[in-house]
Amino acid sequence: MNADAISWLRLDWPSLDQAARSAALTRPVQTVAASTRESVAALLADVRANGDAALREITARFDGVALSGFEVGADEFAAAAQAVPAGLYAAMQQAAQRIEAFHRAGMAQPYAVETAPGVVCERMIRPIQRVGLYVPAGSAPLPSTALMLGVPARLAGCREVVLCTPPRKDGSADPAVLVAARLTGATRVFKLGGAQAIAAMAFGSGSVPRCDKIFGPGNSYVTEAKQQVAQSGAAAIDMPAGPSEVLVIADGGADAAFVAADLLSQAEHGPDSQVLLISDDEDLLQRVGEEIESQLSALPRAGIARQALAASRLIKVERLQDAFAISNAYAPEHLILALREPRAWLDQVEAAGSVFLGDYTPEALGDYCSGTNHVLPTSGAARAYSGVSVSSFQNFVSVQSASRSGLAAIGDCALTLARAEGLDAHANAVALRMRKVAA
Ligand code: HSO
Ligand code: ZN
Repeated sequence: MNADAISWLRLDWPSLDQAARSAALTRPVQTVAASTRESVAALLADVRANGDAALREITARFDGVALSGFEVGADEFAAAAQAVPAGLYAAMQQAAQRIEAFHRAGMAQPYAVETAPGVVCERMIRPIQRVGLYVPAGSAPLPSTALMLGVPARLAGCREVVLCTPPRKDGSADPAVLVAARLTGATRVFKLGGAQAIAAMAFGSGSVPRCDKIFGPGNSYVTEAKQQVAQSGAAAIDMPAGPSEVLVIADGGADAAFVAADLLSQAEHGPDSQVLLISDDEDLLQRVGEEIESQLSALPRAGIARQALAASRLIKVERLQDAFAISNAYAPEHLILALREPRAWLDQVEAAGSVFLGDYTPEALGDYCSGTNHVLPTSGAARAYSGVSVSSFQNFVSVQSASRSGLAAIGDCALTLARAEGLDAHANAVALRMRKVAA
């Protein structure tokens, strides 16, 4: 092994005690530094009080560019359409179509049930009126994220879809992000990044309209800003987001080069990404380790990937069954089953953002164009949260209607419960009507 060989942890699961096991599954960044929390709070307060003026000052300070206005206009959209190569445009179009096909099929339907004779309960679906999408462009602009958020927003029928993405040093936005935004029909696009973009969408800023719900991934400042605006009640958010993760469960028949490539594809996202490999086959773990070393040297983002790999683990288990117990406890954002009979194991999966079956389904397909969403719960949130879908952009409103006979049929039930709770006004609201119906 060479001098900068990866210092990652090889773990033999059966020989670990409880404490060592839970340490092995601890994410690298679990807590937000107090300094991050405070600087985000100050920034939010500034944008809330001073609107666009604050945004101009903060953008000059953090993005190093003096913008008088933030909204992308017709000229910049036209230039972006020219700048994006035809092949990339076609790929984005195809991806958008598959994302639409998958998300459309999963759309919830309104329904009605007669719960008693003369009592009908319904659920209707309404789009969230104004939504804000954040598309990061930190170390790499992510037009695919614009598709993943914009397509379901359009399917939901949101009236206004605001998209924010950081400006580049020359004051323009990434052309591919703009083209992706246009493809999805986003209504207004602003060149704003970081916590200030979240603030603008949560509070409104003069030029940026206030949004009801804010979506999308971002760095620790963006994530903290989303959490703070959600806590204060200014705007709802899609989910608590954190660094990317993948967990691969592989058997002895897996292709070590494929597995290594999948692990590296998540590791290159950021130094705080985490990748885990679990196998019942010692030889496979060994070969994947070697493959990673050899593939890594050819990657432009090797530095980032190497940092991520330092917090990553190769875990040897006795039986594949044990790998699923570990995975369910960890609740990974992405779970790859590099197994001979992947579908037969699917029942074992209890918590994961998105699952990839077999040797020919790399996570990268889901990241871009299989049709599933890539905005997924991280940091173990998959235990209780789901990835973005059309429902994320909708409100579900219940409706009920009782006829006179319906009221008569269930009135006593309500009266009994109201009296048990000591709420006489509730009881009266029912009793008054029951008397009238009886008369
Ligand atoms: N794997 C990322 C999504 C993404 N990958 C965007 C490439 N572009 C989510 O964890
Ligand atoms: Zn990715």
